Amino acid sequence: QPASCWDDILMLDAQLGDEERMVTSTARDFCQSQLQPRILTANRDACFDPAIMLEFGELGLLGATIEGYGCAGVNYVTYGLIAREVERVDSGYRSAMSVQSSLVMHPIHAFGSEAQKQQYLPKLASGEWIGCFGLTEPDAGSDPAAMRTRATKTDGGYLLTGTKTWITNAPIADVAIVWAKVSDEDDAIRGFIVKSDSKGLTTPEIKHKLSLKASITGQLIMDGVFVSDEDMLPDVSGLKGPFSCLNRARYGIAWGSMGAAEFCWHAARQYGLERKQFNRPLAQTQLYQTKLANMQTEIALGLQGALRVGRLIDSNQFEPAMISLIKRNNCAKALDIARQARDMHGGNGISDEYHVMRHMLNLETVNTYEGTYDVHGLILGRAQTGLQAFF
Ligand code: TGC
Ligand code: FAD
Repeated sequence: QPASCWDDILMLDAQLGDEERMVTSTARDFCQSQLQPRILTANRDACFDPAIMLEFGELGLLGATIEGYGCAGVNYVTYGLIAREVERVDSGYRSAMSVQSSLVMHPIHAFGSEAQKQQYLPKLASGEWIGCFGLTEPDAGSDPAAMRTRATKTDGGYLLTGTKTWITNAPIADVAIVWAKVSDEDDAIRGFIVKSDSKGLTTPEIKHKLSLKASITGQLIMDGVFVSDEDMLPDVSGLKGPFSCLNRARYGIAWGSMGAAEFCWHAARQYGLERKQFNRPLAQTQLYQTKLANMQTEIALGLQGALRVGRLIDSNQFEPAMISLIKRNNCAKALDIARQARDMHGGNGISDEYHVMRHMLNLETVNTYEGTYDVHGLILGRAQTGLQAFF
């Protein structure tokens, strides 16, 4: 018989509080009963069903760390555990949840006026409104300081002009948080809440993706889009605005990527137990077991790292470099595990019905967005040497 703790060898579950365990269980039940049955078709059709946002909202999974405004007010460990459960099904679904929570609701909550919080947060929390986050541009990806999108002061507000690309949920979003350089403030970067029906805004979809197909991705093309003074985020200026949102989202990705990796590990184990070659289960060969051991090791350590950083965020002791460490490591390890699991499924591994190749393809994106593997390496390198190596 397998050891009873094979899938939680460092006893992560025992390190959780009652509420953390309860929310995890609710999220897992929802994801397995409501999302898992939909993912095959959604991925085949490259389709994101916006009703999923309402379902997330009903369970309190959107903006879950925010107190008030219709949000659940849980801690960051719980937020991470939710991301793990959602991404166990699909990275695209976790993207939808984390963009809304960390990249749209967090900046409104952290940097918005009370009127903005009252106006936007409850509808975003319920999933009635969908949000997106526009930082990346065609010529400014890893280096957002090079952005060209500009906000020019006009009567009662600003006119925004520029293009944001690779924006999760842009074509279906009701509101976009757009980061732009303000001409009248020495090109300081400011955040703006842009409504989707604004004149001059178009949001074309980026089609034919081979990764994250169950998530909708697009552009925000702005040609003199008027945003009123009331819709500028008043309490932050500079890149620390978008970066402090990214801290939260990257932290969630560190947990989420481990959820996808766990799915692939468990699938490979089960496949190896059932599939016989050379008159024995594949799982009874040394090579297969070594691969399973490597997966178990990286996942157990990756989850412990994510839990540790979650506890540090919850006690307000975190540094951004810690988040780079776990985002970078866990995404790369998850991608490697998914590739191994694909291989361990043999020819069946390329069938979408086994799900591992979908996870593998998704994790290519997850390893790239919110700062690539190498960019997080450079952030860690700078943090330990004090030397800037980006340029
Ligand atoms: P740098 O000089 O390092 O910093 C500029 C200002 O920002 C502050 N800062 C931070 N603040 C809070 N948290 C952090 N993690 C911070 N990192 C930096 C910094 O203190 C400074 O503040 P101040 O007051 O002195 O002005 O800026 P840099 O231009 O040298 O940045 C370099 C680098 C590489 C670290 C940065 O540009 C970077 O992280 N690049 C990666 C870009 C990225 O992650 N883009 C993500 C786009 S959003 C996305 O992918 C969403 S996917 C959604 C989904 O579907 O899940
Ligand atoms: P580049 O910056 O051009 O990098 C290309 C390669 O060069 C990478 O390997 C990188 O590591 C490397 N590189 C870059 N700089 C250096 C350096 N100094 N030294 C060594 N190597 C370097 N953005 C948003 O704002 N909002 C979103 O919602 C969003 N959603 C996304 C959804 C998807 C599906 C995808 C694919 C992307 C999304 N992004 C989003 C954009 C994402 O954050 C960027 O793709 C990412 O930051 C990398 O930027 P880039 O694609 O321009 O690559």
